[in-house]
Amino acid sequence: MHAKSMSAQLVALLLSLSQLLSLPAAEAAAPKRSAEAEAAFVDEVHGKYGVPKDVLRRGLADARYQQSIIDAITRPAESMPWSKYRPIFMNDKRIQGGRDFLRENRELLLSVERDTGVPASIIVAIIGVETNYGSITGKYRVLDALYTLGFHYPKRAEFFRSELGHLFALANEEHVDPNSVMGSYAGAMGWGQFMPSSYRAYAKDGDGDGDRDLWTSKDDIFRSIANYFVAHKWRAGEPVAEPAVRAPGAAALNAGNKNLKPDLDLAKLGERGYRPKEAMGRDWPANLITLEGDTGPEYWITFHNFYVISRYNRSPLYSLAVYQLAQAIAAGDPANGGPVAAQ
Ligand SMILES: [Ca+2]
Repeated sequence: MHAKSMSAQLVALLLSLSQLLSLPAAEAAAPKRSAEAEAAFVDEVHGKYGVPKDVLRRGLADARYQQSIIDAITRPAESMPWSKYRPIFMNDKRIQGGRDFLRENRELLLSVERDTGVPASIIVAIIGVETNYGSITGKYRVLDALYTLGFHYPKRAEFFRSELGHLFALANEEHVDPNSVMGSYAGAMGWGQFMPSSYRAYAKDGDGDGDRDLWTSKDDIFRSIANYFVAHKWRAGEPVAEPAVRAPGAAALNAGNKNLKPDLDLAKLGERGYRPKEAMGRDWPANLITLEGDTGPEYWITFHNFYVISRYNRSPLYSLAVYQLAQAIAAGDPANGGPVAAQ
């Protein structure tokens, strides 16, 4: 979630391949460690979470800088135009994979949907976008990823250093070994790619065995993803996003898609020249995003639940890809009427 995702991992894979061609130079670039910054980190994490200082010092000493992590985060897939981003996920293989996944896990997914109100199709789409249905959960040590970004990527150091603190706290609390746990280049873990802070806050022990296992327990994985949506106030039965029509001469709205909150509503959008392609029967709080489609700008009216998806990953491209994949998965479900579509 957040800074990771399957597409990001594809980019990371390409980068690591290119790195094979220039390995010595790339690896020679490891920057100096700052004893001062590391000591401050140890004090802070010990104070916040009670992790013993010697454990923290050993953990940091074991962390390795990886240039490929810096390279990967500076080229995220979310900077692509929608016309290039969409087909990474909205293709026959990914859609069929989601339908198969739904069929194979139907009973469990439907029980989670019944308990939480989060559609099975949304849970499957998240897993499909994040890790291609659990098949690519990351090839970096989470410790290395969070150390590299927390101490050697000033732009987002504060965030990743905080996540590194959460990783040590998590290791202190449950069966997650920071020396071996693997994840994305941004330190996201498991089928749903939870960052350590999200793992601590939202992961669920769905099968009741006493562990929150986001790698091998489907019960834990599905319930944890659903719980993330519940915690961010998913509203069962409400719309997510609808294609919009722009009236000739209507002024641009929400430049850069900076605001995904539904601060307007359908009536206000209508006054400004944007309406849903298909009438919705009632008003809803809404906003508008504009994407670069295959044949020009694409307008989408987005609702509260779109904002909730964007809490998983702030990108509007990500959020719309998850929604469209969920719809495609649900539409192909032989028992449709069974798992509800995403609205
Ligand atoms: Ca469990």
